[in-house]
Amino acid sequence: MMRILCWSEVIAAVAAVADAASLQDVCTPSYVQASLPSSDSFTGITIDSSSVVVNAVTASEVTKESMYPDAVFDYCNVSFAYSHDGRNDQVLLWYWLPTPNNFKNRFLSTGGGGYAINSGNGSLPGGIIYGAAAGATDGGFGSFGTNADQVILLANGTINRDTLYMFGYEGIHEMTLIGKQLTKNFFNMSTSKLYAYYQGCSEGGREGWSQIQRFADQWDGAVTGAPAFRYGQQQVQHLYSGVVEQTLNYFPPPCELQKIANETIVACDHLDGKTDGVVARTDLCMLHFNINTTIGLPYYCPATQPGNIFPPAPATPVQNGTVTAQGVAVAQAILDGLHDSQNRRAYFSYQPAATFADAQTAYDNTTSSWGPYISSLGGEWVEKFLNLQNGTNLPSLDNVTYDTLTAWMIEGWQRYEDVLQTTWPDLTPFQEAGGKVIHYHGESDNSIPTASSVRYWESVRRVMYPGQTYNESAASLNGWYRLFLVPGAAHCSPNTLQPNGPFPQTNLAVLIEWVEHGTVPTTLNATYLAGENLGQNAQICAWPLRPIWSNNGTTMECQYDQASIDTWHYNMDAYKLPLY
Ligand SMILES: *[C@@H]1O[C@H](CO)[C@@H](O)[C@H](O)[C@H]1NC(C)=O
Ligand SMILES: *[C@@H]1O[C@H](CO)[C@@H](O)[C@H](O)[C@H]1NC(C)=O
Ligand SMILES: *[C@@H]1O[C@H](CO)[C@@H](O)[C@H](O)[C@H]1NC(C)=O
Ligand SMILES: *[C@@H]1O[C@H](CO)[C@@H](O)[C@H](O)[C@H]1NC(C)=O
Ligand SMILES: *[C@@H]1O[C@H](CO)[C@@H](O)[C@H](O)[C@H]1NC(C)=O
Ligand SMILES: *[C@@H]1O[C@H](CO)[C@@H](O)[C@H](O)[C@H]1NC(C)=O
Ligand SMILES: *[C@@H]1O[C@H](CO)[C@@H](O)[C@H](O)[C@H]1NC(C)=O
Ligand SMILES: *[C@@H]1O[C@H](CO)[C@@H](O)[C@H](O)[C@H]1NC(C)=O
Ligand SMILES: *[C@@H]1O[C@H](CO)[C@@H](O)[C@H](O)[C@H]1NC(C)=O
Ligand SMILES: *[C@@H]1O[C@H](CO)[C@@H](O)[C@H](O)[C@H]1NC(C)=O
Ligand SMILES: *[C@@H]1O[C@H](CO)[C@@H](O)[C@H](O)[C@H]1NC(C)=O
Ligand SMILES: *[C@@H]1O[C@H](CO)[C@@H](O)[C@H](O)[C@H]1NC(C)=O
Ligand SMILES: [Ca+2]
Repeated sequence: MMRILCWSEVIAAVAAVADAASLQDVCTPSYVQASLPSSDSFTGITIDSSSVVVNAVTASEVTKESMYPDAVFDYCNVSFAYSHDGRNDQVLLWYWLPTPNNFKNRFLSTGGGGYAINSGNGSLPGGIIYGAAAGATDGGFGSFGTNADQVILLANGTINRDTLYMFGYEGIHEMTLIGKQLTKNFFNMSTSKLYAYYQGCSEGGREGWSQIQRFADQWDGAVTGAPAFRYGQQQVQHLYSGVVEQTLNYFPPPCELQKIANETIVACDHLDGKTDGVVARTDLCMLHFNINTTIGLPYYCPATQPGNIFPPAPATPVQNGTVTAQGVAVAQAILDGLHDSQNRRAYFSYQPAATFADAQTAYDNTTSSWGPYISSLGGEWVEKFLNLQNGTNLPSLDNVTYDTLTAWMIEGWQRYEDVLQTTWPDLTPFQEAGGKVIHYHGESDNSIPTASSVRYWESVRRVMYPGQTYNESAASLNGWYRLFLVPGAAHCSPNTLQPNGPFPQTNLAVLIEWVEHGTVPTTLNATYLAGENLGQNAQICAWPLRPIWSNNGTTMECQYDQASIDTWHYNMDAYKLPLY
């Protein structure tokens, strides 16, 4: 039976029909110019409306991505520039806006990786797919392809503080403020709520935290993967493996360390109750596996060319040998993490079963021997950000000791504490504004120690819930900020060495369900993106619970295991100050 509509409903229905504009109707320079935030919206920022460039893109396709599912979509491709009053600069913004009939009142901020503040067109689809307008910034570095490290120095000895702070947190903040207002105007949202989200991994994970820690109600929720935070320590950590080799005066052929990592996977696989080539419990591996047992095992690797891989690696000849006691000593020292000369801990390391990516050595044809190779990930940081020299790496590690590394960690921490360190542990304003966080980290990450994420979650727990027991405070924190360690996963990606591990490809969908419908992700939805169970679903346990399988690997339980939890907690006694 038909109900008779009252007048206000008729008007609303007519308005809704009138609002159903096509992409071509609204994806024009004049419409976008009219949708820009008004000139008095943000003090200190002037948008250049003449810089607007717009085009409609149809049938754009994404496949085989780790951070979002396959999709085909249309969008309005918008870019324009703004400047900071009094600074005489230019910052480029890039937004993708969904077609009006696919828009779901959402905005997504995106970030970068390494020293990049954006991911090119790589992260924006993750918003469009879920009906969100999505934004990226160039940070004012010159172009969307220019990274912060390329422009961080004005001259040797002179840092560019505008670049530093734009990279640290200002750039993503301004892109978000402007993007949210543009989105509201573009879609004629007068009163309805615009849900704002973030998604990023690695440096993108740090960029997410840089905002959560400062801007309480900017986002309703954020997905932060393997964040590159505790920056002063994290960047120097990349040099630790090389200094171990120098200190022990043994430069292992890369194949030897690869063999040790492979054997660790083989030995620790079953400890999680499921023999699938995935080490889902690196904590049990740490407790029960002795890498000395790999001494004497034969290894072989074919020659390789210097490839376009990350991190960069030199060419290697054929390697054929057996694992040595010296090789194992290097691996063990790397796993133990940095201690100063008084044996006080300054940092932790990658989990067992991760590869030894920072421990790359270089083959010297003239002497037919292996020698030092300096990780540019760590070397560039010290050269550019600590020494303020315009180089891409340290020229040598001569005289660099464990104490030097510790001193560099302290120097970077102190100098950049307010901009790059990004471990402020009191998130009360964000929590009180109703914000939610999904934080994840590959348990076999070889670039940012998995323990780094655990340490931050534990710091927030301790700082925010001081009067509660461990279980009470963990439950309190899990009410709005949950951490998931992804079995077998590498740095912000699945792991070719543990292909049967799952990856959380639908994080933004899960976050949206949590924010908009109150569905708490008790476990994190994930998918097998390779291997024997390709395409099937998996669930990932929330910290501090750990996965354990029974019934020959068919039933997963998320268990509380004190001995395992304890392996993730470190006493950083090289420092007098708390290291969050
Ligand atoms: C917003 O409203 C204007 C004026 O009614 C209309 O021309 C435009 O198509 C609307 N935009 C969208 C995205 O519906
Ligand atoms: C989107 O806009 C940017 C900036 O104007 C441009 O470089 C890019 O080619 C456009 N993308 C497509 C798919 O048209
Ligand atoms: C991103 O840019 C690359 C290089 O221009 C292009 O091949 C790819 O199709 C683009 N992806 C999307 C989703 O636009
Ligand atoms: C630093 O070196 C790079 C590459 O050699 C060069 O492009 C850049 O202009 C230099 N910057 C300064 C401030 O000297
Ligand atoms: C390690 O395992 C991978 C994957 O199974 C294999 O490709 C590689 O050759 C192994 N490396 C060594 C040194 O055995
Ligand atoms: C491994 O071997 C070294 C050298 O023999 C020894 O010092 C060390 O204690 C051994 N580690 C374990 C866990 O057995
Ligand atoms: C040195 O060894 C590498 C790796 O085997 C090889 O690619 C390169 O051509 C060699 N260079 C010389 C000068 O022999
Ligand atoms: C590795 O070296 C051993 C001993 O010299 C030899 O028996 C074996 O065939 C070599 N393996 C390969 C793959 O070259
Ligand atoms: C700046 O420092 C780099 C690295 O030490 C050096 O190569 C370059 O020559 C220096 N530039 C000037 C202008 O001194
Ligand atoms: C390392 O220390 C030695 C001895 O003090 C000194 O001669 C040498 O110049 C130093 N090397 C570097 C690169 O500082
Ligand atoms: C969970 O992942 C499965 C694939 O493993 C996917 O089909 C489903 O849509 C995801 N759930 C959410 C909420 O995104
Ligand atoms: C246990 O699972 C493995 C791998 O799925 C299978 O090969 C094996 O037959 C199973 N064993 C039993 C006793 O069911
Ligand atoms: Ca396993």
